[in-house]
Amino acid sequence: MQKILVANRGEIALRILRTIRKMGIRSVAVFSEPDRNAPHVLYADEAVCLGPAPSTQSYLNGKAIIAFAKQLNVDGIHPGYGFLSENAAFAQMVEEAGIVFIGPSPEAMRIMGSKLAAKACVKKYNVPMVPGVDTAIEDVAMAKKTAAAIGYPVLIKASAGGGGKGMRVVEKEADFEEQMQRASSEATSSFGDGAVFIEKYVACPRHIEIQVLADKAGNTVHLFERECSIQRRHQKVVEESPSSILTPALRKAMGAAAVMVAKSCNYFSTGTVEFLMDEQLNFYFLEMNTRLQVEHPVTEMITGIDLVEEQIKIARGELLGFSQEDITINGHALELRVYAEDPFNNFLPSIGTLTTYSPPSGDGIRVDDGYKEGMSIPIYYDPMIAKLVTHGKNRIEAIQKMKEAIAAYKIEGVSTTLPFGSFVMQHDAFVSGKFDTHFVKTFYSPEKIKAQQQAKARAAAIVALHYWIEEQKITRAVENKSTSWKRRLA
Ligand code: MV4
Repeated sequence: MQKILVANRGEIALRILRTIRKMGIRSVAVFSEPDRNAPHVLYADEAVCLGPAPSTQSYLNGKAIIAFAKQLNVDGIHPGYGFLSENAAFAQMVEEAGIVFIGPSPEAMRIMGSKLAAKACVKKYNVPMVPGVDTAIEDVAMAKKTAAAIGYPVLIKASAGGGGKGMRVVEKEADFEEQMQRASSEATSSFGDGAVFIEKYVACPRHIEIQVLADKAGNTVHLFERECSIQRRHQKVVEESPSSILTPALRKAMGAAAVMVAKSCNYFSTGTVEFLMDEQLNFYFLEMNTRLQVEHPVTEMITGIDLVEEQIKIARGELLGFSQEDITINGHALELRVYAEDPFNNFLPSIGTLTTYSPPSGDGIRVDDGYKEGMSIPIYYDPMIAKLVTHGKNRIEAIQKMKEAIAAYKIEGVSTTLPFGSFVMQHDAFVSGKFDTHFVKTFYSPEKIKAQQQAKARAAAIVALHYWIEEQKITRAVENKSTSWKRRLA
């Protein structure tokens, strides 16, 4: 594989290009008009403009990407995450064009892209699933009986849904039929597929996902878990590895279950198996993501494995170079997603130019970013500026490094979620590890950040006053000394 095209933008495009260069492979970047001077474009060996800003005319334009790839004699295409990364039809078109898709097979994508197909596939492997039904509901009366059997509250989910879309909690039987109708019509209009199913609602879950890696010969390993419960409206904001509540036995069991899920669909490349964990530490298979995830750096930091390098090796037909026993957890890693969003304005995107942009650096700090000082944040794409990742010998050290890195991160011109990151890092519920997916809803308010910033400002003022007073004392002492010398000399 001599030349790889990265069909993405921003931090993940640059991150992938760095590994491609590290492997001595030539690289091609693609970009839309607003991204013409983006770091990933300048970094690649070659770059080609896909067209105007809208994603459908650029990063989602699979046909154009493949045409350029063929024109430039590209051997492999890496999709990154988002955009076309889980589009089975695109992966298929790439393969049919004689180019290697650096990711899983289109078949695995199709199976895991449907919640119901995923459940049916996984069911045979005794992977724990949330009590409920795992076939599309055809008969509402029958479904009502099932809901009564599993016990309210139940959750109605769209098979084609994801990321929390197409989910409805039903608290009591009287609401069931109406909610069922709404869920199905919403799924039809949102996803073009009205298939819905029901599960027992897990009230205060943690979201723990397992990274899996498999080669084309079926060798499959897991690279431990990522705790992703600190989310806002189903958007992860803080992720970490390892999780603060997993015991070695639970880690082994969840890892084995995740490997089973991968084997159930003959998976290869990187993948992530999502689980819900209830308050009794029971875990349940949720879904499998057939892409490299945003939060993959925390896994890389504790295992020392470059997941993009592994993806490229697997795509080239190489076997995994290590066994499960070779993979160990070293220390603790945290990731904070830095979005150009205003935490004081309901996290709405903050449009503007990075008049100051100076990321932190140092031992145990990794910043995966896709912008430079002076660049504007385009309105067309996800407003993530960077991922701030810290690694320590344990969780406390990783948290301390994160606090210091946030303080050292200089961004002006847009509002960012950095203050929200500080809020999380200093919160007792987070530091103690006693949190679930309701953390943000339960503990966060803009006033909390304002209070925290005011407390910091007060502390800084007190320190500054202390030093000023000390300085005054020194100045006065020196003045008194020189006066007395003058008197003696007079
Ligand atoms: C659930 C659940 C509770 N009970 N399923 C959210 C997105 C998708 N990954 C599945 N999700 C959930 N499924 C049952 N039976 C709660 C959620 C959920 C959630 C899960 C993980 C992380 C964050 C979440 C936020 C809200 C709801």
